[in-house]
Amino acid sequence: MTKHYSAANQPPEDEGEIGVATKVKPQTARPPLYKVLMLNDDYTPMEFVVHVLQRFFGIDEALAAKIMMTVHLKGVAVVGVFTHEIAETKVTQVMDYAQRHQHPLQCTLEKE
Ligand code: TYC
Repeated sequence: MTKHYSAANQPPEDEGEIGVATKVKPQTARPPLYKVLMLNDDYTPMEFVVHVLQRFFGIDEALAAKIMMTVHLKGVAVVGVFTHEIAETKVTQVMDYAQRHQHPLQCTLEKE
């Protein structure tokens, strides 16, 4: 006779039944994450970069100034980590804003 089990009537954990041992992995799916990178250039004013970091990434002025200086000195810095859609949106917002102000500031995303 076949045994039927409902949600309320679970099979016993181990009662000597024959079969392949399996373990159900609790699936807590995390989305892939993307770093948003700010790139250095020779022309964008430092104050503009600090303003962009505050405006689009919600970073306070002191930290924004530190990140800007890291980009200025090292060439690139991570400004945040987001899902793909949010990272793409941030990049687009920054690039549009820089272009509207005629600055060559570049921002990109990279899979973590
Ligand atoms: N290097 C620029 C300057 O000297 C400042 C700058 C910093 C530009 C960070 C872009 O992402 C950047 N005016």
